[in-house]
Amino acid sequence: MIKVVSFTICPFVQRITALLEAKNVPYQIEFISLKNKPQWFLDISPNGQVPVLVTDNNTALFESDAIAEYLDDAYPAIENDVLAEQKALDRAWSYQAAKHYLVQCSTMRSTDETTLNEREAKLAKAFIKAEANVVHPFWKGEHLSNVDMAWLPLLHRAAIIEQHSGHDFLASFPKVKAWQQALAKTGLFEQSVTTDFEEKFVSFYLSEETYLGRGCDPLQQGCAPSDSCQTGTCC
Ligand SMILES: N[C@@H](CCC(=O)N[C@@H](CS)C(=O)NCC(=O)O)C(=O)O
Repeated sequence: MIKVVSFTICPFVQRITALLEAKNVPYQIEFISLKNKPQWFLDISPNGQVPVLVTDNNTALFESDAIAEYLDDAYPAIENDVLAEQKALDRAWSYQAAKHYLVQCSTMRSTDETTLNEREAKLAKAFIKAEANVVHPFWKGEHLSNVDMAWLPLLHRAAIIEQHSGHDFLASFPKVKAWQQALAKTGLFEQSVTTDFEEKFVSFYLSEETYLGRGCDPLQQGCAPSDSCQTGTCC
């Protein structure tokens, strides 16, 4: 059986597990510590990063874009008969999402309002493009596609941040918001993560160290940031 080497709150991993769930491909998952990477992982992972997907032939694949494309080649696609041009467009839109995963991580880890605003402006560039291109209810309309799976980590995380802090990264993007809600209804947010994901995610991104974690929504008045913690660690 396929094995995914994972770190619980990694968005690159979630894109892959969402794809596997959407395709109904069975897989095992093995979690590692990124602070103390085991030697067996370093031996099979050229970039030292998760996700790594170990195939049925025991080949270790790395880089989430390559893994997603492998899953399309090796297993039935989420959508049938996608023409080459459309496939290239779908990949390009998926890359747009993945390019913003770490931007979202650092935005959520912002320790003060100015930093949050600066980073959120970079994150918004992704949502501006999505707002202009998303169909309804999913990226291309009625049916899920690979592009939905690539954007799912960004949209799931935005939903959790809104639920726990009141701060909505999608407040200015009504079409993306509707897309987020449609994706939430599929169940793939929860199916692509572990049962303790939300707890771990919230304790990392909405801790006392982060501006949003201290209950500081910049849209509200009178919320002074503490300068006690200046770490900017990302997943
Ligand atoms: N380009 C890689 C990025 C993966 C990545 O950044 N993974 C993070 C966790 S979210 C990681 O493994 N970080 C540990 C490290 O870089 O040492 C991919 O798409 O798979």
